[in-house]
Amino acid sequence: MRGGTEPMADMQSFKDDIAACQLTPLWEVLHNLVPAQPSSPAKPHIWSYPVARSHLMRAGELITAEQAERRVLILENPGLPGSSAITQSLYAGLQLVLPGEVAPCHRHAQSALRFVLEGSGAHTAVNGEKVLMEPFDLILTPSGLWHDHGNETADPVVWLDGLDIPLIQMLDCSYAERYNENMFPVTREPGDTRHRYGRNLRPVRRTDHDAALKDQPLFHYPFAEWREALGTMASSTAPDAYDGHKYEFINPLHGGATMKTISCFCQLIPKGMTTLPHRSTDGVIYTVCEGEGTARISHQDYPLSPQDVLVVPSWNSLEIEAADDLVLFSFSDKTVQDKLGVWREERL
Ligand code: GTQ
Repeated sequence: MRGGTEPMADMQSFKDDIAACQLTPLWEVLHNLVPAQPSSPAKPHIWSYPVARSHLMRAGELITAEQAERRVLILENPGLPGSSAITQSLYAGLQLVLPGEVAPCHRHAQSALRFVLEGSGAHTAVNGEKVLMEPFDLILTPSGLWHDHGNETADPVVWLDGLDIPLIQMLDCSYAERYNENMFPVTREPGDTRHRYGRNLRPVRRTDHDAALKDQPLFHYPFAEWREALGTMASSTAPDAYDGHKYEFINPLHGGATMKTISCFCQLIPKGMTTLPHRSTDGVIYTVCEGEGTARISHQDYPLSPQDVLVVPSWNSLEIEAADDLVLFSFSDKTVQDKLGVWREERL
């Protein structure tokens, strides 16, 4: 009772009483629930590719891709133990497919990207169309599309997986199904959808096959193409002080983000440049394609080398120093935040 003789004791017995009725006082948690600014428990972290790769190859001796369904080492954020998450909304992992192996066909609510780190000529098949993988190609397997992976080459293939697993988990809307065979029947030539949708042209009439892809007809963004586009931009335009030269990968049907939940970017920071510090509300996962440099995240330095994976959680300031022409790929939940009208950036 307010103003009573023993207000502290009254408050404690009040809390005990309401706890028994599944009620809790907002005033004790309000500022944690509605913080003045993002305060992610996720921490910045870098995974050295040679170190992670050696553990992945050991996994390759212990379990087959088929036994595992997906042979992946999860990149778990040190601030989110036990969550299998790299940021609060996204998951990342390193997947290995050895020569002759198949990672069997399935589909699920989760959207996925593959960013190839090593190996040439292995494939992901999306609804019956094989995408042949080259290093630093971006390949999408959007929500609900059948996909299997295979490697008919003589060398291992390793890629970075990025999925919206934590977001789908939070929404409690997951489903997953196995196809009744390991491989979905191949019905299209490799490159079919890229040839029809990857040229800034949109077919006026959609085939049944295209309709089965829902509104995600393009799922291969070859390194050879996006690297050339970055080079052309760098030779004709001054770099942005915060980003260097940067493109977003787009869905050709509407020019928006690659997938409904994941935005993807590529970037070239010219040799000798240090970008100005900025921070944004989307936690971002980066990998290095070319060059060496240093990322300064909230005033701490992380050396960057090819194929390393770096996570910059929400609202951590980021500056990048390029020792060479530094080419980066990155992805985040920016498109989700844009749709909700909550994405913000601060240029420091
Ligand atoms: O390749 O479909 O890293 O379903 C995690 C879940 C990869 C995949 C992952 C998956 C996949």
